[in-house]
Amino acid sequence: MHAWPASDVPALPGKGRDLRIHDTATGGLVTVDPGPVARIYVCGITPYDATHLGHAATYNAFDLVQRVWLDTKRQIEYVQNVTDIDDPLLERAARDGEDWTGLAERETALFREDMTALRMLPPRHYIGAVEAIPGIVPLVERLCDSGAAYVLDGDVYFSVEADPHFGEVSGLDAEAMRLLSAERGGDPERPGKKNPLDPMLWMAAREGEPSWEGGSLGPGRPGWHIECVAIALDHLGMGFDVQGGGSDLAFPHHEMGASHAQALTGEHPFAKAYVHAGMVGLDGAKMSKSKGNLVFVSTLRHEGVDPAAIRLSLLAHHYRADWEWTGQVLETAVARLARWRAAVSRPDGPSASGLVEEVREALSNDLDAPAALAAVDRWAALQETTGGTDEGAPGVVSRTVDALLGVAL
Ligand code: 5CA
Ligand code: ZN
Repeated sequence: MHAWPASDVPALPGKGRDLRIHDTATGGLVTVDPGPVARIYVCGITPYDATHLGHAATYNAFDLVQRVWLDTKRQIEYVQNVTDIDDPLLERAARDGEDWTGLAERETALFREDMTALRMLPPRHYIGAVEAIPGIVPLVERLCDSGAAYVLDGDVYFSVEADPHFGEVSGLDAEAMRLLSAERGGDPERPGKKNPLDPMLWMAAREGEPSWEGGSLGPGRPGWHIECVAIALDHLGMGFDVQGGGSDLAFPHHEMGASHAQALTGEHPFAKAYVHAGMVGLDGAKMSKSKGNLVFVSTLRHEGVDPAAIRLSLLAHHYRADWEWTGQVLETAVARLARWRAAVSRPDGPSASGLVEEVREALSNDLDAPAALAAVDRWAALQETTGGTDEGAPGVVSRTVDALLGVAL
């Protein structure tokens, strides 16, 4: 699949700082010290509805990770998937009497437009589940051969007992796992499973549903977790730097993915850091396609909201916090954008030499975007009140905000 166009990232004077970020598996801050090439996998959308502010907030977090790395002069190998075959997609297509492929293509195209408008850096490899199937089948066959998987009425399940590290990503107890598994695509109640938590690797073809050739597995379609594992192993290999997604992916998705990969390779860990963004809510509940309480990026854009203001709305919240979208959040961002634009539109201003370091320091400290915004606010306030005579300053501020926060002033 093709991704979306990249916006330029200006080079800043000096060199950025190494990223310290919260890792769900260890429960603390880790210094991610990638080699010259940083490797990151970010779970992509299931394209049955448009990009909402929750998605945008999560992708914003991982965009910041990359901007910090770029500032340390590293190259980035960035992979993202599109879950373009899964139950929710088929259910939505059936509900609307639409072809599921058309729905997936349309919503993926809209997602690309939204990401472009928000100036999110594109992945180098943007891979759909359907196109990954030929790589998924041999992995599932290998898991069957090694005894890490078993067949139940034609469906293939992964045995969580096959991974000695199972449970280490989310750190949850068995009861919490069972509840979340039922809530998030698992089938803990299905009789005949070795462990209620065991996730499906390959679903045998169902009447009236699309299916693909599965070699010795028979025709069917892939489970959700193995999709991301196959794509990540293919393009990044084991031990990549960051696996990212919203906090609702910690269990079961990232837990199961780590287990699949461990069982396949005998190596540990799958990712060096598992990084999770908080949930954005609306009217007291998590924004979700299934609940339908959504504010779409594309709706705001079509109403004439500047994408830079949408991005500033996201940046005003720490990525790990759960927060609520409100009209006030957007109003504050619109006002901030106007203040910043006015402040950089003069030929000179207060010195900005400390600002670059302040923004670097804030972001390298677990992506503290609100602290970065506060630093720029202080410079803009100084510009408004006393002004300054440093001729290059507005340009430096503008390039810093562009390079590190993805906002074009
Ligand atoms: N296709 C899978 C990942 S492989 C998936 O979870 N797709 S999704 O469309 O449901 O979500 C895409 C990303 O947005 C995930 O990282 C998810 O955790 C995140 N996300 C979904 N809802 C919210 C929300 N309300 N707030 C923040 N992030 C969210
Ligand atoms: Zn995923």
